Amino acid sequence: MENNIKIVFATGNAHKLKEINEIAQGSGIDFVLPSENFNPVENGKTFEENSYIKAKEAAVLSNSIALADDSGLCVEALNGGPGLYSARYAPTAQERIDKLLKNINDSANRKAKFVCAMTLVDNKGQILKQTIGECHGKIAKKQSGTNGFGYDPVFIPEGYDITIAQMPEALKNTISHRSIALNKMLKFINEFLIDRRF
Ligand code: ITT
Repeated sequence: MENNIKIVFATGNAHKLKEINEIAQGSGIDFVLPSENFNPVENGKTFEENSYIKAKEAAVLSNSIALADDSGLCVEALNGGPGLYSARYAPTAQERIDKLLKNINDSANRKAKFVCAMTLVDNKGQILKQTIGECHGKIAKKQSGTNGFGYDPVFIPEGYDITIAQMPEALKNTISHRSIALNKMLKFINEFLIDRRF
């Protein structure tokens, strides 16, 4: 909305931005993409480090506060993989799903979790807050559904018998790793930053 505070969301992934804005609806904040020359080198060793690298680059480019999300799917039978490398596991989204199902094969242990680390930085790239969200579940035997993005067609969250890609996106946004991390972040932004009228 017009009077909403605008915060740069440091991503090149349009699905993430859409989810973030849906989760943040009613918070008084609109998240907007960074400038076109945003091209961070994600060489951190943790989700937290990579989210910091992205947030800092966007903040310095735009000379404004910025938020970033680094996320991934950690599968127990794959020793926590693809984890940090979820986006780079194979060239396309479909090939990444195919590779995951092939590698997990008929393993009895299908436990997995989505993890999302968020970092909010000021215009100089100093960390204001980091949050984390996890969504636990299991890997389906085959892919189903077309909603969401990434590994959603093969991830069945705890308490459900359908994949995230079979759920309405509004439901995903109440249980996802991203919504847990973002809701903690919105609480921080409201309590500290809006009070200080940054
Ligand atoms: P940015 O770095 O530009 O934000 P990205 O897609 O490269 O976009 P990440 O490096 O954080 O993002 O990688 C996250 C990958 O993990 C993402 O591409 C998906 O493959 C997977 N992933 C993360 N969140 C997901 C979700 O909610 N549903 C399905 N897959 C997800």
